[in-house]
Amino acid sequence: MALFGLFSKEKKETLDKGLEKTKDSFFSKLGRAVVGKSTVDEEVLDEVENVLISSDVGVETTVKIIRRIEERVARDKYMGTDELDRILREEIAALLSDNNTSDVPDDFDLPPHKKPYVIMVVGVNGVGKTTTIGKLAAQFHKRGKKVVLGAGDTFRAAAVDQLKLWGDRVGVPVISHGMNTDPSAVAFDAVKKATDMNADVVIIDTAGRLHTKVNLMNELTKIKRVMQKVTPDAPHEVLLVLDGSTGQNAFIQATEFTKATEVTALAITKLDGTAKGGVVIGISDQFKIPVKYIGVGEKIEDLQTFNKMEFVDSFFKK
Ligand SMILES: Nc1nc2c(ncn2[C@@H]2O[C@H](COP(=O)(O)OP(=O)(O)OP(=O)(O)O)[C@@H](O)[C@H]2O)c(=O)[nH]1
Ligand SMILES: [Mg+2]
Repeated sequence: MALFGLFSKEKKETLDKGLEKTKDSFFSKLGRAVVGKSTVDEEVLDEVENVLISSDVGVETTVKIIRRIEERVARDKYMGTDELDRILREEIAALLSDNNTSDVPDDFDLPPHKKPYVIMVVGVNGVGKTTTIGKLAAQFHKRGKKVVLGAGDTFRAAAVDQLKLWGDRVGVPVISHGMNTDPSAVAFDAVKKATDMNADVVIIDTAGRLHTKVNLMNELTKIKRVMQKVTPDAPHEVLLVLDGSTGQNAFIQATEFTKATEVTALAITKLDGTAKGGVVIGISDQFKIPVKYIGVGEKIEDLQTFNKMEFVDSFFKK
């Protein structure tokens, strides 16, 4: 369809632009790594390894990529450094497609037969949860879906207002009980309201910071339990938001959260304005949980569904 063809062109341009800093940094390091060298040898591979690690791809994924290239060099005997970009691109693409988590829809589609589809958004403070919820609401709303938001971050003064602002902007209702109220009661009411309204999707915001990490995890468990009183299989999606600009910290948070609570999808935000976009490659290689969304800017349309091959394409497009 022409309409979606157009959208996907815009999507590519936004992605290309959002990854600019990452790409500039990566390719200038890579260029320095091979300067004066015509063959991909041990020494060049050591340099490439450093480039990948310093680009936040993560040690585990870097080792896998280097191993793949070594195998190729052993097979092909000679490999010129002018082929390095292409080889890296092919091996990273192959590596990511090996991790079979690709059940991410191309567009902001909602799965059928789950109505309202309940999304609970979790993550530490400041990573972009509320913003991501606003952007998601806008995308669903734009596609004619009925959306309800739940202001479940009752811990921080401005959190409820921030979500309400998004609700107004997008034109969707926000269920809120104000600050310092019980977040699970908010979640219950939001899911109830969505059910009564015959809404398509309800998105629940949660606090990123409580007095302790244990408190936070207990609270998330309680919110889930309480919303299950309305919809037994809720939440259908627990979306963990990670701040891509924190690089290795995003890995650590993903590890900690997935250990402590059930997470079904990941969103990696703030990829614009950082050189650490390589983190997406590492996270989508190392976690069995799919990266579903990426944030590449502050505007409403700067949240995208994540497509591994599109990402690799954009990453290697100069
Ligand atoms: N550049 C850029 N900024 C982003 C993106 N996503 C979120 N932000 C910004 O990150 C900041 C924090 O976002 P919030 O949505 O408030 O984060 P939060 O996780 O809800 O934070 P708490 O409610 O404090 O836990 C805001 O200034 C957002 O505009 C992104 O993809 N790109
Ligand atoms: Mg918030």
